[in-house]
Amino acid sequence: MIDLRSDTITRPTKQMREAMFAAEVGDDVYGEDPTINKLEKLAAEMLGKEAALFVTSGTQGNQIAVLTHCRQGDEVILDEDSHIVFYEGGAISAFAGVQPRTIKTEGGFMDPQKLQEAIRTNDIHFPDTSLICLENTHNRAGGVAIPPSHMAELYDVANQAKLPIHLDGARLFNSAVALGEPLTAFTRYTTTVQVCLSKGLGAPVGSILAGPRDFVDRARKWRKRLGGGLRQAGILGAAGIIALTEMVERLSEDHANAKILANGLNQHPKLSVINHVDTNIVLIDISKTAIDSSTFIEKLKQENILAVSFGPTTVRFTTHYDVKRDEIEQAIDIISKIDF
Ligand code: TLP
Repeated sequence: MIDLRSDTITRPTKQMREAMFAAEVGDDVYGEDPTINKLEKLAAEMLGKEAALFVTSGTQGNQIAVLTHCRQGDEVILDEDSHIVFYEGGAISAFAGVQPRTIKTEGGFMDPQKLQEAIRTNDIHFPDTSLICLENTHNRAGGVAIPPSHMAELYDVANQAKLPIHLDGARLFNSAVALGEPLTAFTRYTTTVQVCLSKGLGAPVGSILAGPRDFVDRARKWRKRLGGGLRQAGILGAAGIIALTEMVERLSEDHANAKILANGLNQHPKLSVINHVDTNIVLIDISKTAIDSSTFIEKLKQENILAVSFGPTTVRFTTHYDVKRDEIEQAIDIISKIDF
C-alpha cells in the first residue's frame, strides 16, 4: 500500500524506538518524569515561549488552549475551515462552552479587516470575544504556509483589542522549513501555540502546547481534568525529543515529493491540482471524472493507493516519511493509467 492519507500514519523510527526503550521515566503528574521535563524545556526554547506542556494529541492541545483562554459563553474567532471547527467534533462548544464566530478566509489567509469587524464591542447583548485561533500550515487550504508577515498583521489587530492568539501549528514545522524561517518568526505573533510531534515529525503520540508560564500552569490543570495527566509519559516523550531534534529538516523531502506528485497528477486529463503546493499536501479536483470522491478513493484503493476525501469532488494526498520518492513515482504511474 502507498498510504498517502495523512502524515499522521508515520511510524516511529528505529532511533525513536531505541530512545523509548532506554527512556528515563518518573511520574509526570508529580512533575517527576525527567524525559518529559527535558522535552517540555526543549520545546519551549524552540518555540520561544516561557513554558510548554506535553499533551496527548493536537486536538487535546487545541481544546486545552481554548479551555484555558476562555470562559463559558465567550466567543472565539476562527476560520470556518479550520481544523478546530471542521474536525474536532464541536469540542470547543461541548467542553469549553464557547461560541465559534467563523470567518471565511482566502486560502487560509484571514483578512485583518474581517478579523477586526468580527471582534465584539462591549454591549450587554453580545458574547465577549476572548480568543482568536489561527492555523499554520492551513490543512484544508492545502497545507498552505502562512508567512510571518501575514501573522504580524493579525497580531496587530489582536493586540489593539487586547486579545490573545492561539495558533494551531499542527504542521508549523512544515511552514518553517518551506519558508526557511525559524519557528520563532511565527510564534512571536501568537500568545500560545500547539505543535504536533506525531505528524510529519514521526513521533507515535503527542503534541506540545506552549505559551506564557502562568498559562501553561493553568493548562496543566485542564489537562489533568480531561484525564490527560499521564504517568511514565517519558516513554512517549523520548520519541518526541527525537522528533524535534532529528526530524524537522527532512520535511523538505516530503515537500519535494508533494511537488513531484502534484506535477504527475496534473498530467492526467481528468485531474487538476487546486492548491499551491507549499508543503506536503496535494489537493485535486476530480469533477471532470464521472465519479464522486468516495468512489474515486475506492478505485485508488484497489490499486493499492490510499488518499482521503476533502469534499464531494476534492481528494487529499499527503506525503510523509513513510512514503519514499520511488513510491511517489509508482503512484503517479498507476494513477496515470486509470481511466476514471
Ligand atoms: N489532522 C488530521 C485529521 O484530523 C484531519 C489530518 O489527517 O490532517 N490541527 C490540524 C491542522 C490538523 O491537521 C490536525 C490533524 C489536528 C490539529 C489534530 O491533531 P491530532 O490528530 O493529533 O488530534
